[in-house]
Amino acid sequence: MSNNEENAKHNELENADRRKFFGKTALVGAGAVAAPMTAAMFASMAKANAAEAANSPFVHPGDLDEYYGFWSGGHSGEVRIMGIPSMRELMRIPVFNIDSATGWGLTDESKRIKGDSAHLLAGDSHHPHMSMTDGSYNGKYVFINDKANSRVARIRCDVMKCDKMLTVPNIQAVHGLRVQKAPYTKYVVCNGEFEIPMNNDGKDGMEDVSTYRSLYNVINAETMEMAFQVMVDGNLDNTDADYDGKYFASTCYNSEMGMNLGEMITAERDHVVIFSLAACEAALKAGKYKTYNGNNVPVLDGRKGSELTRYIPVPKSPHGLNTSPNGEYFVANGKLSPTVSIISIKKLDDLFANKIQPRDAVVAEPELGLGPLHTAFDNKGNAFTTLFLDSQIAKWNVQDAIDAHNGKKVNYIRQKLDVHYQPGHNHTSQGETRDADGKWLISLCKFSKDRFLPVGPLRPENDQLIDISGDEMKLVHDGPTFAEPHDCMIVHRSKMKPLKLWPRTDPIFAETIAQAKRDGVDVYMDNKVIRDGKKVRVYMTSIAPNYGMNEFKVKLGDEVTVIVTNLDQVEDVTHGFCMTNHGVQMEIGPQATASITFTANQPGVQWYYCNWFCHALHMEMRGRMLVEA
Ligand code: CUK
Ligand code: CUA
Repeated sequence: MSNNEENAKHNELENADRRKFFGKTALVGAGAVAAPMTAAMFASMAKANAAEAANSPFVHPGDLDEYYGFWSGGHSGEVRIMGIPSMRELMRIPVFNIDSATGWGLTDESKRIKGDSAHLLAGDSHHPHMSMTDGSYNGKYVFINDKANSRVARIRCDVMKCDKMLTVPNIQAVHGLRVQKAPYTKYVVCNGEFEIPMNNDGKDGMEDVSTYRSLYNVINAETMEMAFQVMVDGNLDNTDADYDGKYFASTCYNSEMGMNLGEMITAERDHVVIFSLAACEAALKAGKYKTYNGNNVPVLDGRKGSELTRYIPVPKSPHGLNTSPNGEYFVANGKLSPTVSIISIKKLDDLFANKIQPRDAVVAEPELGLGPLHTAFDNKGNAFTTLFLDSQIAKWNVQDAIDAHNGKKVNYIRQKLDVHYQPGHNHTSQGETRDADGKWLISLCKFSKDRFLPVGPLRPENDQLIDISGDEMKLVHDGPTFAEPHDCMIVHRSKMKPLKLWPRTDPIFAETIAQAKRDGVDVYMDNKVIRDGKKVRVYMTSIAPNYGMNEFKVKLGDEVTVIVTNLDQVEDVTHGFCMTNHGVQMEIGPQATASITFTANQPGVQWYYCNWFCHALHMEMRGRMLVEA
């Protein structure tokens, strides 16, 4: 069986099991049905089911989606998990934002993870991408950039929480982000978009822009530390990797190094920068780098003429950069040009050996329509490109486009589908991996205009689901979303192994438990108040519907840390801790330990309560803190 057949089988079995269960509950209510089903009714139901079997977006109540979708939350700073094809929002993962439900950004654990940027309350997430092994998703991590504060974060897919965050030095605005696809995700790569003076110390004023540079950033995926950076000519926009672990490619929209819009779009051509990973690693090993801005991150010189890079001229201001799942092509999307540039990855060895000229690597430049931004792929050699200005998706055949470029009379455009409205990214099911399966396409539309009930001047965006399993693209679902899913990725559920309970040894709260040990506290047994000068640590357990401690006393002005351990072993029983009038809220998942620190600045009795529904007596799950004046 192929992977896909296996997956389909697996889903069938799982859904059959679940239906059996739901079937029984349905029987209980059957007596209440007034009119018996007619043969015609059965026939029409059977017909509907047969039609659905092809590629149905309808997921029956109680049935599970076939795919997980990871959506960036744009300037909301979060990442969302969607079920595909139902387009049901399954979860939100706060990352660069603050979240009062889970306490992300408020708890001690999340502040430790956010590290040097824990004081920042906002972010702008664009590009979620999952770690891979041999060009397939491995279900381990999702990486996401923060354009607003030049950060990259990692989400652990077993618990679906952010576990690492890095502020990238020497740059401003991390934009395009991808992972090394093969042999495995050793590196996460991302673009520094805004060019800045090197060094950026304010000494040279704003007049001279000759020292302005953009850097390509290579991050160790496991440690989430900087591996190295590569200085380039021009700025950088989007990026992707090949399937051989050899090359990365990035688009550049401001090769002029202009400082305003007029200056940025004067040149007829910008470029795609190709990075040779082997050449970069060799330069790093040989110590051929400099450091800037007083930090010790190695910066390699990949400007024009360097052995680390090649610059391929393409029509001006390209945007998206996408690798075809057969590993053969990088596609740079024209944005201001109605074309995309197809770069043959096979020819890159010759390009680096100076056997061919940069433009020789471009094997076609098909015209698709106005405002091509991003391209996705199926498993049949077709590509789907968003046309921002035309509000369409163009389906085109890659080989036909290359043949047409070579003079053959073929129409490479297969179809143009109206989407609503102004699409940015699009994404096919598993389309950025070897396992592209040609089933679903998502169009992330920047505007919804008239597609939903009006909700005031601020409207939602519109994420559209398109069935691409047949010859024709079919729009099957509109999904309103909040600001602003730039990008998404879709992974088959068979690749994912999320946990049901927290491991007691989880690294996310290991430091909290280590502190408890230093205090002589066993967080799974003890309910204790430890005083440490002006600092007070309050350890308590929780089992629905009780905290292990119903009252404790502190003194006015104390710095209080409340550490709660959830002893419930039951899946889906999460407790909360909220100290009223203190802005203190957090989630404590089953078997997890979580802590939050605040100043006891109000004398008197202060109630704390559980703010995650957990039990019929959830309202009663509360206790008192006395703050002595
Ligand atoms: S970017 Cu938003 S539409 Cu940040 Cu990938 Cu192209
Ligand atoms: Cu515990 Cu609600």
